[in-house]
Amino acid sequence: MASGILYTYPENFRAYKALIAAQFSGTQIKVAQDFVFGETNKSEAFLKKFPLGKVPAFETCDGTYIAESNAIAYYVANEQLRGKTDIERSLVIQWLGFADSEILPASCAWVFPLLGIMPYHKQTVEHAKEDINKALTALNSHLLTRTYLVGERLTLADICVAMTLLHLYQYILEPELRKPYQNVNRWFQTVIYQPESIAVIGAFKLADKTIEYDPKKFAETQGKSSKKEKKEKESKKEAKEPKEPKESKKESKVVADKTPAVEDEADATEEALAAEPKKTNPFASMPKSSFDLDDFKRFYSNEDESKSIPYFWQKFDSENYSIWLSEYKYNNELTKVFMSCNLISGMYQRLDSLRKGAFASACIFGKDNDNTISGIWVWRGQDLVFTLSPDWQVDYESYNWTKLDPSKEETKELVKQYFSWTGTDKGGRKFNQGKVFK
Ligand SMILES: N[C@@H](CCC(=O)N[C@@H](CS)C(=O)NCC(=O)O)C(=O)O
Repeated sequence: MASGILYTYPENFRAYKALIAAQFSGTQIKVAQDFVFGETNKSEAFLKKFPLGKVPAFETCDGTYIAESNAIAYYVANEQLRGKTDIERSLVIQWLGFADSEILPASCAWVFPLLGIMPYHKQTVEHAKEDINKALTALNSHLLTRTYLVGERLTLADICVAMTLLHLYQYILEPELRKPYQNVNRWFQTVIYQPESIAVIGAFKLADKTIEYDPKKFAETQGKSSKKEKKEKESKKEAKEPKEPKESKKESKVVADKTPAVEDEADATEEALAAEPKKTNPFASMPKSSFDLDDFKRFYSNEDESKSIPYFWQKFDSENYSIWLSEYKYNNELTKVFMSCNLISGMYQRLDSLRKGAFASACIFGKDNDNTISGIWVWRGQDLVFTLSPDWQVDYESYNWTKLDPSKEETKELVKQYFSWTGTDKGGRKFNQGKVFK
C-alpha cells in the first residue's frame, strides 16, 4: 500500500486533497513535522528532491518524489476515488482540470485582496466574480440530478473540486451569494462533512458574511514583505560574514500560519512589491502655488458655503491646480445608499496619501436601489492625478473623469452644487448625502 511523507504548511487546501484521499483509502501519510514554509522548501536538500520548491510535496516510502497536489492525491487514492472505469477516470481528470483552470485563478483573484495579500483592483475582482458565477452555474446544472460529480460515489473529483472551492465558501459565499447554487451547496457540504474530510479539515463553517476589503490588512502584508526582504538581505549578508545565528524561523512560521493556503501567490505579490520603485511624493517636484489648499480646507470646514465657495474662487490658482468631475461608471449596480457611502469612504481611505494635494466633495443622489455617485475634485497639477502614484490607482478606473474649465460658468455651477451639497444628478435624482475628502 502507498505510504510516505507529505511536506506542507498547516491548513493548505492543496494538501487537504491528498490528506482526505488518504483517509478514504487508508493510506498512511506522515506530515513532515519540522516543515517551515519558506525555509524547508527552499533548502538545498528539499530542492534536490523537488526542484520547484513548492508544497505540497510527497516522498514515497520507497524514495520517489511526487510534486503537484493532484498527482499526490491520485497516488494516495484507492480505485474508487480514482475512478473504476476508463470513462470514470477520464471524467475525474476532467474535473481536476476544471478546478485548476475554471475555479482556482478566479477564486484567488476574488479572495486574496479581501485577505489583504493582494492589492484590490475592482475590474479584476469583477471579472473573477463573473468567472466564478460561470463555473458555479455549470457545476450547479451538473449536480441537479447527481449526488457526486462522477458516478454514484465520491471520487477524487469531488475532493479536489470541493477543496478548490474551500476559500470561497469560507470567506466569500455568504448566504445570499450562494443562494443561486443550491445544488453545489448541497454537494459541497456532503463532501466536507464526510467523517474522512472532518478528520482533516475539522468542523468547517460556511461564510456568514463576505469578508470586507481592508486596506490596512494589505498595508500590513506590505510591511511583512519588506520585513522579509530585509531579513533575506540580512541572511545573504550573514552568509558572506558568518555571525551568531539569528532567530529567523519564528517569523516565517508566523507568516505561513497566518495566510496558510495562499503563500505561493502571496510570495508572487511579495516579489512584485519588492520590485516596486521607492515611493516619492509626486507633488514634491511641482511648482509652488499661491493657492493654500490646507487653508481652504480649514475655511470650508469652519464657514458656511456662502462664504467658502467665493473664498475658493478668490484663492484658486488655475495654473497649478485643476478641477475635475468624477462620475461612477457602475451606478446601475448600486443598491443601498449606505453601501454607496461605504464605497466613497473606502476610496477616500485608500487615497489617504493624496490628501495633501487634493480636495473633493462626492455626492450620492437618489435613494436605495436607485442612486448615483459623482463628485468634484480639485488637485495639484493639470493631469489625472491617480496615475502619478501606484498607491492611488485602486479605485479611479471605476469613475469617468472630466476635466473642467475653471473659467466657465457651468464649472462654477457644478462647484457650487457639489461644495454645498444641493441639486440633482443628471437623471434628476435628488441630493441624498455627501462626503468630503480633505
Ligand atoms: N500546482 C501546484 C501548486 C503548488 C504551489 O503553488 N504551492 C505553493 C503553496 S500553496 C508553494 O509552495 N509556493 C512556494 C513557492 O512558490 O516558492 C499544486 O497544486 O501542488
